[in-house]
Amino acid sequence: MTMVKNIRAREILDSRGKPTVEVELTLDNEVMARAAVPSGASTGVHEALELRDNDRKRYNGAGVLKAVANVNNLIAKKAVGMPVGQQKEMDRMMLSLDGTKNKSKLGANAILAVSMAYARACALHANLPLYFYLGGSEANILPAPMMNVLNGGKHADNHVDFQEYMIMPGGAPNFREALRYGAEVFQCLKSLLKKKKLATGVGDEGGFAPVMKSNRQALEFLVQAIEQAGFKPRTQVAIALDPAASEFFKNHRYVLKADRKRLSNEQMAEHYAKLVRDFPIVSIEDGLAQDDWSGWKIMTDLLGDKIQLVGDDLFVTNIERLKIGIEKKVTNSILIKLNQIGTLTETIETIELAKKAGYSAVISHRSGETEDTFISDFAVAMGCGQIKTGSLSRSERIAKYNQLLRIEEELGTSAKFAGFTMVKNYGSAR
Ligand code: 2PG
Ligand code: MG
Repeated sequence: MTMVKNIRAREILDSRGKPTVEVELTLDNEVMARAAVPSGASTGVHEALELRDNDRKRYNGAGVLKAVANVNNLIAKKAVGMPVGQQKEMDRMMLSLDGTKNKSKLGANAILAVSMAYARACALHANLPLYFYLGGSEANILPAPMMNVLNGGKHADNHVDFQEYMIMPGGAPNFREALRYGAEVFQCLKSLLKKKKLATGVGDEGGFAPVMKSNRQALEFLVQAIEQAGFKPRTQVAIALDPAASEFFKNHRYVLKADRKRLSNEQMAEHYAKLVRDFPIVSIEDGLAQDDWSGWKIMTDLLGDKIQLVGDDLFVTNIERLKIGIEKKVTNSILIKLNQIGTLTETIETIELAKKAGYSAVISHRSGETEDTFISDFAVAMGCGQIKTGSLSRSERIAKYNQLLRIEEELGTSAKFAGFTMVKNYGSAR
């Protein structure tokens, strides 16, 4: 029986130049796999803990040497000698070694790096691509990408309130073409902004970050760019939003600086309903704040049968929070980020519950990423049909798209592009 021989963690840098954890896991047949964890900026308060050193002398306190030491000492001691092919046992071992509710002892960054590296080593050992190892022979659905081409909120310094304005080229015949549609719209958007003498520098996820007069103006630019690139808004290229509303929820009001508005949750939901009427928006993530359950109910009653409503900070990939959402009948979709919960096993369990409840699931990157393309394989493995992994610039984003190109090519004629088919309510009358 092949076993884990060695585990080594190190501190590396993410796409924002901040430290993060990378792990190399070696099996006793010398197969080695590597994985690196990403890191958020608009992190939900209910996320598992990302362990930072808080040593002001290094990286302004953001170092991860404690998490690295936890892998090299505590986790390695238990994991070395464990056999391959036992993901659940590996993850459960780390959960019990940690023993806390939010992984605050070992750090979700330490645990997840091992969880991912182990999965990858097992796939290599089985001589299978990662998506196939995790998803089996059914894993042949290429996800429709949500591409964040205009950045605001915490990911840019432009006073645009909504964090992410995304294009979704679900009308393409396959993933390769979807990528081309997206990239062409991105280039058109650049020339439109240039023509208006607006900035074309990019934000954290590679989207442009110009100063906008209003949040509506950003949507107008997107529609123009889609049309100018020669595509039909909604049917070929649609719009998805992630306002990340927890970030502009202050004293029970949603404060939209660009629009000079302070709205109650009901007014905010109505504001979205109007945007949905006026623009080809098919999905809104985190339209309201992470603990505004009553607001979410209002928003779901208003829009829950018209578009996809995705819970990110609301659910934080946590099965317990998703259960509450299902019970209260709020949203109809969940955003999935491995590092919000911290193990592969728990992430898969959350996705399975979402599927059972008829919720869609969108696999997602973080705003701080690395060159690791785990989520591309993971998205295909889970067959959820949607991925959000940033804009059409910056290699840490493009790396994920390029990996999906490779997977599509490898699957050949059995590859199926999800298009809009798995977007909740796409095609429903509005
Ligand atoms: C989000 C993410 C990723 P962050 O809010 O969905 O786009 O941002 O990683 O900063 O939480
Ligand atoms: Mg989000």
